[in-house]
Amino acid sequence: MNKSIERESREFQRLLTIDAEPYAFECRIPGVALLIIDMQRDFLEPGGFGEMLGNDVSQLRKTIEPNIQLLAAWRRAGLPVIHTREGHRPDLTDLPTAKKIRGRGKTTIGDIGPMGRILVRGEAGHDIIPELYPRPTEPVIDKPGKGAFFATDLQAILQNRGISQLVVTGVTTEVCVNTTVREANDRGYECLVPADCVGSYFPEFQHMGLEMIKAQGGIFGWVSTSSAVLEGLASLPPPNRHEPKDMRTE
Ligand code: C5J
Repeated sequence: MNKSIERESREFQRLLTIDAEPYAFECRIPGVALLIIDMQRDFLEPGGFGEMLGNDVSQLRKTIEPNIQLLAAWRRAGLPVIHTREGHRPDLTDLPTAKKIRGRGKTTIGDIGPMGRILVRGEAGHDIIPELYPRPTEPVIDKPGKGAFFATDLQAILQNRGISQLVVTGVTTEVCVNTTVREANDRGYECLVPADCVGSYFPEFQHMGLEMIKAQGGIFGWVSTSSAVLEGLASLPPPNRHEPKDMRTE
């Protein structure tokens, strides 16, 4: 058990039981953060890079409304929210050649796409969709890889805030969400994934991506729904201002 988990599990103020598979998730308030993965315009919006590649963005857009509801409830509860974006420096010095040429497409990362340079920080398509836009007090992790821990300061932020559990949402289920949950699990974090808040362009990957997380007694996490998490949050007594001052979201 890492130091922050040890400290946090001694100090949690309230235990929230959330209905989940393979068994209930015991949420230790306030040591739990909502981690929203890559809800970026290029992945989700019609006319973006994802659609340009022939993907059906409606599969991802289904997750927007449940994420709006969850984010609003999470903010009301005063619990920490962290967002991620997949992308690269404008000079592409953090883009491995293997990633640049993967897929053998005519247009790849760093080239001009329908919403600016593809997956480049500062470009319109790289930004988070307006419906889930981060508040200035919510950390945004810019990640060059699929996992949110690789080459980022996410681990430091979580440790400094005494966070040992994550509710992970976003896109895509089988790529960045799965990679992040696996990375988190290996670092000792407990992860809950609300199924309707994560999305894949491919229904079969959505299904199997979730199955893999909860298989074998929850081999690297728990799977639930946004309504189960909302139900849990609703049982918190008001006022629920749990988070440290510098992560407040009002
Ligand atoms: C992908 C992601 N699929 N956010 N990124 O390249 O899952």
